[in-house]
Amino acid sequence: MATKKKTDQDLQLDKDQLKASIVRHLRSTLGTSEQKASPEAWWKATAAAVNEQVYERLTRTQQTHFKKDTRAIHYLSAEFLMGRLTSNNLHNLSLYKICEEALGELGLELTDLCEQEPDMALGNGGLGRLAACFIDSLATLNYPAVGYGIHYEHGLFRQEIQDGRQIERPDSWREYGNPWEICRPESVQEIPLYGYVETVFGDKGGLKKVWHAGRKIKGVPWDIPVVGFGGHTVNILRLWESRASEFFDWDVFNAGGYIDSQAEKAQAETISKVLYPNDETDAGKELRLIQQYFFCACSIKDIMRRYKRVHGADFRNFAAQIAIQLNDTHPTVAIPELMRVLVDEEDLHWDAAWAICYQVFSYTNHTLLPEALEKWSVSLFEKVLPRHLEIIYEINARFLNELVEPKWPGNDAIKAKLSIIEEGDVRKVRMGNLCVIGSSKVNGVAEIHSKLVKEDLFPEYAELWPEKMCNVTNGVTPRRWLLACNPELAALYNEVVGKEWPLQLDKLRSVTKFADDKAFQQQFMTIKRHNKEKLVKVIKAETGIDVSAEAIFDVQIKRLHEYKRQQLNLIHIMALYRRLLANPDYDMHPRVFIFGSKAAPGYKLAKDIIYAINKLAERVNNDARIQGKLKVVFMPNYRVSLAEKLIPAADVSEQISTAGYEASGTGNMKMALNGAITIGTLDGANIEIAEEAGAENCAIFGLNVDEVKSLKARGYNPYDFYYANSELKAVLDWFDTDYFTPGRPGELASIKRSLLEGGDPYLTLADFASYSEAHKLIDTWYRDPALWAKKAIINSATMGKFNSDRSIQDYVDRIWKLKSCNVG
Ligand code: OX2
Repeated sequence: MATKKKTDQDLQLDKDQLKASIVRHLRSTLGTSEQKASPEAWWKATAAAVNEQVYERLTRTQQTHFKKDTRAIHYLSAEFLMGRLTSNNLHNLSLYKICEEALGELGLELTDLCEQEPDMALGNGGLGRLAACFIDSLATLNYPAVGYGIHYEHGLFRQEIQDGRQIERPDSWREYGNPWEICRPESVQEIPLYGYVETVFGDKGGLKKVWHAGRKIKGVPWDIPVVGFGGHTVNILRLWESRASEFFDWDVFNAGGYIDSQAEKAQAETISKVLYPNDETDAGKELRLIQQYFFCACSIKDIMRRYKRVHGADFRNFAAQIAIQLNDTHPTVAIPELMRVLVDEEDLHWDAAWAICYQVFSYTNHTLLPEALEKWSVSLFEKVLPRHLEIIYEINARFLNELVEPKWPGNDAIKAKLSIIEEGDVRKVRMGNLCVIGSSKVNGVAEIHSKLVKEDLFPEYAELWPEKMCNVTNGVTPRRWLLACNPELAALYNEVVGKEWPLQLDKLRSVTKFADDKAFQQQFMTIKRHNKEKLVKVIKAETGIDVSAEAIFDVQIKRLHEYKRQQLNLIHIMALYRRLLANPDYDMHPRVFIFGSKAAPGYKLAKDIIYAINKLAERVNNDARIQGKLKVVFMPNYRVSLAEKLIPAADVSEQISTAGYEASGTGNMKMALNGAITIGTLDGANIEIAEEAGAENCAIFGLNVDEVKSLKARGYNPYDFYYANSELKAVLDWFDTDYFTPGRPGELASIKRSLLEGGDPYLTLADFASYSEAHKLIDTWYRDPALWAKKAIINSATMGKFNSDRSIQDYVDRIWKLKSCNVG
């Protein structure tokens, strides 16, 4: 008898079924009882019940994709900052309400259970979170897609604050097991490393290269199902874990290529141990290069295996079936790896292999900071990946001879600049150049950034390949960043514009017609107030600090970096404090400045800034003279789940990078979507946010990109600003005293030093006065509740462009050329 195929309708659970399933899993999967179960066990039982739904849909998706054999995108990223999955999966399966009720009948709160889940913090910041939003959107839009990354045992460090200082603790997100991941031993891969290359005679005559690996590493895949909104498509995020393999090559050992077998065994297991906590800087470690190669090689093998299952060794369809996106330069080595596999293992002619590679790969650039454009020493490459270095030399030679020489005959300077190899005392492989040369498309992540990529970073490449460079402005998933994190606002929007907005965020634009409506303003601001009241409790619980929801909540949440200019916020708060001390009646609405930020462990000045914020907070929060008008809160251990509490409660969104340095930003989009008003520079996506919301609804300040460039060209001298502005001078001089660190003068002096003797590379002092004026404007606006509500509403209602579904559709149209594939 033919079994009837289950439809989404058939799969949908009711409350009683879900309740029964949770209890069944509690007993049979978790091995406990309703009486004894811990909240953690309840959470895991709930996840197991939800997984019944997820797996059914996952299998259906995989069968459909296999049957239809459509082109798929493979998103290679060293980082995926997934956060928690429970509430997200429930929402995407339309089970949230049902689950809330089912658990309610069991005497449990769903929100409490969700708190049991550790964040999956397998990323540093914006780049990793973007990858997470993108795979959500890919599944939601029913595109065949696989995310590939590293199964780090320890994600980004947990931040503790002790006496104001950041302390890093290991993050153990899966110490007690994680219900959302599935180990797939049947798809284990073996990856070669080290060794030497031999030239031999091939079967077809001619010479052939054989890489004799010094050792091999086992890659074990863990799959995280990625549930699209609506639950039709469930794609996977496949993360590779490294293990030692039994492989041991005596020939290589005897040839001297195998030095310390014990150390190398330990290294195998170290490869996927930790995420590098350096945001936008190059760790410069052998281990990091190996991490990158490890996950790229495993992923390429996986892609090959699946392709060959259908097409065998006929690679004519490969480029039509496979698209690979390189999320920044971290996965660049996938390019020479695919060349190696096609040429050395599959015996393709170089030109045929290159034609395939070139069509398959595309590269997203996320930053212009020179320290973030990865370079590896040639000697390191030679040791770890000897065959890849040869391939890179070959790619480079052909590129320089066939493209650069004809275009700029005899121009050695241009050749040196465009070469993949940087000459000098230490010769280096430039991964950014390899990415551009080996990809059919290169995109930046916001209009201004893509323009700068084209004009400043890669101008000659843009001249060679004008059609290669493009823009895709970033976006965020409205499911996590509004529907799930701000349920009251989501409910209001459901009422006013209908329930389609989580898929079509543009629908919110019609809300602008209520921006002046008193009743709507009140509803909107009451929701903001509720979110602030919830945050007040979190702040108290996490830091012991009392704040009032009456105050303006002014939020800066992002990694700590000089270019993001937390120090500008800091010195402005100090200036406000001085004004209040000088005049306790200084006219300002009470303000709470809230920070959330991790500093890279080796970034001394960033850690000093965290310390200064905390010391300022101690002093300000306990100073009765200022009558609670100013509070400073540093929330420890900023992460996705904390962002979900901060963002709905923000009144003001601090986006204050030096113009030209923040490629896009995505927190700016999330906060505006939740009704915060941006105080920001004309940088990254702030520009597009101001375009959408209207410049009059944002507090824009500071130098723009051209002004930054010309001030730098003229020769910027921070002392000019220091001596010209007595308030600024007084604030900076405060750093030399012991006012904030009683008995320990000079503890904060490094900040002043960096802003004066250090040359203030990010023009903090140049933007101070205009930043201070913008804050005055914010204060005036806030004191007019109708005006504020109107601006907040307009901000939230006009963020439709920043839906990550729109970003994905742009990638599909401009780069990937995929067809959506209906499942079920
Ligand atoms: C970040 C960028 O700094 C940020 O501006 C952008 O929004 C985000 O990527 C997503 O595109 N590491 N993190 C980034 O770039 C790098 C490199």
